[in-house]
Amino acid sequence: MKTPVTITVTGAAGQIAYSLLFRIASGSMLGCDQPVNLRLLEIEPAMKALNGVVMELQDCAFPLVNDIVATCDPDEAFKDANWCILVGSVPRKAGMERKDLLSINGKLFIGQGKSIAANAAKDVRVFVVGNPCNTNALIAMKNAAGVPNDRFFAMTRLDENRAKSQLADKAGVHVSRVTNMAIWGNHSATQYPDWTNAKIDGKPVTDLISDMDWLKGEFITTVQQRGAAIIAARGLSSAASAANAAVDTVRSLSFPTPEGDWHSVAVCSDGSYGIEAGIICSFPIRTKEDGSWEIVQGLPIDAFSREKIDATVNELLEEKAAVSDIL
Ligand code: NAX
Repeated sequence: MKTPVTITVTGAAGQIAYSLLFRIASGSMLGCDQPVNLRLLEIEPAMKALNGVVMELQDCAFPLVNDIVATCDPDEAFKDANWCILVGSVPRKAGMERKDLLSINGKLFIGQGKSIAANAAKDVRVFVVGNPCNTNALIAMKNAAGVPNDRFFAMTRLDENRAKSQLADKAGVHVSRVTNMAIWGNHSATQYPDWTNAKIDGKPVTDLISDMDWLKGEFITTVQQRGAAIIAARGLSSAASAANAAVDTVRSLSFPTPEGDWHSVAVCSDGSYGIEAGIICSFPIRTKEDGSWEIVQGLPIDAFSREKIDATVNELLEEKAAVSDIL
């Protein structure tokens, strides 16, 4: 029997967690032979609902769940955590400026960063889902003294999965035939889903999709606006697909990436592709045999891609400037 991995999930009574926790507990994320300790963090008013979630987890009798702690104390929740999946975040309300949202969530991620540094396991990895996820991850990273920068991630895998699905649909092929889909930049409406380096059956997407206007226009805006389209259709934001993307991300960071492919996740930029070092930016990433990761180097960036990447990176720089007082 393997040693259990301790996984902290914040926002554990929320709608993403309601899908995510059951996928983690079933073994979808770290494998069917990997026991887990679940540490569930919520704010005090949501503790009653969280206890209901715990009851449901118990009622699944998952063989891989070693133990469960539900708490509103971050220090207890992050104790010995190997993975911190930060889903909890204050949603944007009507009339709230982006700057207000950044500053409200900024305070939350300062506290969680400090608590992770003080309590988590030495090998902790921190993966932010709660929006604005790139900048929230930057704030947590800057406040988690002693935790190396390469342990911080923010989620753009949902965007990657959405992009693959759109390309597959347009080309009339199964989604599994689409690979090498990089999302660059911010998890926001400025993100760039890079079809120029994506492949279908190992070949350029333009071999199967000749509609360049669609690739340069509707494809990109559909992926960028997909979250809003889900809200318009469902009356609620994406939850099951977001949880699925979180599972995909942690799995992709935990196991070596298949030869020749990559996956998208926002990491601390090292200056690759001329993107300012130190911001949390989505890149094409490969996970190595030893469990470390690297930014895929040497991809051709044409003038079209450069403009799109610069636009989303500029937004990240603006977000960084808006929270500079707490970094
Ligand atoms: P919900 O509002 O259903 O759940 C959020 C939960 O977080 C609530 O239960 C709330 O009580 C809790 N919470 C708030 N502050 C907390 C704190 N300080 N500590 C612990 N828990 C806290 O939102 P949900 O639909 O689950 O979405 C969660 C976050 O994911 C949102 O910020 C959302 O914007 C973001 N998303 C990010 C995506 C991505 O691709 N990166 C896609 C999906 C989603 O939009």
